[in-house]
Amino acid sequence: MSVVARSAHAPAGASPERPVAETPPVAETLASAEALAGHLASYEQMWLIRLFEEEAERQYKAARIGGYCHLSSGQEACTVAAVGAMREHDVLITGYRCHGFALARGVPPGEVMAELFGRSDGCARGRGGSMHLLDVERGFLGGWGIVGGQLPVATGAALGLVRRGRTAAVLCEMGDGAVNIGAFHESLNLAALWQLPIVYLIVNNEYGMGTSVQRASAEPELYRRAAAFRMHGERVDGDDIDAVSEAADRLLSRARTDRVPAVLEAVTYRYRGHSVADAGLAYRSREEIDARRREDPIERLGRRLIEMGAEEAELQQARARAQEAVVEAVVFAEQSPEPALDGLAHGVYAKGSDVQFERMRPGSPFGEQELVFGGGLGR
Ligand SMILES: Cc1ncc(C[n+]2csc(CCOP(=O)(O)OP(=O)(O)O)c2C)c(N)n1
Repeated sequence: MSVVARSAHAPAGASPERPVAETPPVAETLASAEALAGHLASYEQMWLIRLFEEEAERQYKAARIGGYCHLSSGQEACTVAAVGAMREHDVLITGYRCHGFALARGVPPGEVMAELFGRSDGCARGRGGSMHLLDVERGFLGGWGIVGGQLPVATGAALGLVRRGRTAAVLCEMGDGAVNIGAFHESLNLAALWQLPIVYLIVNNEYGMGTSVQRASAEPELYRRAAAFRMHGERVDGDDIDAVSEAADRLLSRARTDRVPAVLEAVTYRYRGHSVADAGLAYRSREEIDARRREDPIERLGRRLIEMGAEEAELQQARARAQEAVVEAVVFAEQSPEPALDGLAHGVYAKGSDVQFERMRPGSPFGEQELVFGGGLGR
């Protein structure tokens, strides 16, 4: 089933030439049909993310998902629109709230769910889990659990694109909490100095764990940080799919072709707590959450679609397809085997596996015995 149909917020191929004079009615009709189809695909993707994460929460509470699980409900518009502006050879790197980004980038929902389950058909072969989804073939270099940890890697990936002579850009997503990490400043400085093809997307959902942006950042208009590096920065309504799409497309295009790095701040809101384990009410009121829910970006896009001429039934069908994909994803994850024990060290260390596997034995998790008693590791 093709639930992850590319959104037409994804400009495929080169930018089409737009007529400057009068638009002939036929072209106008075609353009609006294309816009409608694109928005419908985005609507379906947003539902896929919302429903996928609601299911992930159920599975987490049923103890079928271990570790942490951070949901992005409420943030779907900026995820879908920003990823939709990427081209095939662009590279995506994100923080740990990454389920939606993986799905929007086209990682099959079954592989994302299998990863949450820690199964061998997961997109990171069951080794990453919720925070460390990965799909190198689709240009998704991962969710990163250390706040800001993705920034130097993303900046290096942008340098790699330049060195290889590629016409492609990096989209590096982070939360508002990451802008106060040292690596943010180091990375933006180098990106500006070396004119790297990268767009730093700050998903400002107003809170880093339980701390509001106002309490954490001396300059709460986070896009302004770019000015310190003489870099372009701008802020958009992250719940407006068209606003994010336009800005991300423009900034990624400039990064790709002219090597102009930029910061894009998308202001949005997360409905749920920081993770599934957080009720999310200790640092904000129920009234605040309810007010933001009334501005829901999926419903907002639904209303827009009706204005554009979509039928209510088309919206319902899109949601139903997303729901079906989530059900199939769970079945896929359930049927996927646990990773084999003897492959545990595979992909973890660069060389050799026997000695390294020794390190992981119970009672010697970091190789203490080998190191103390002259085993192979210290040499
Ligand atoms: C370097 C580092 N410090 C602290 C943490 C613990 N921590 C996990 S999430 C988080 C908040 C990050 O908030 P933000 O960047 O705004 O992302 P959001 O949760 O909003 O997506 C913190 C402090 C961490 N993972 N890494």
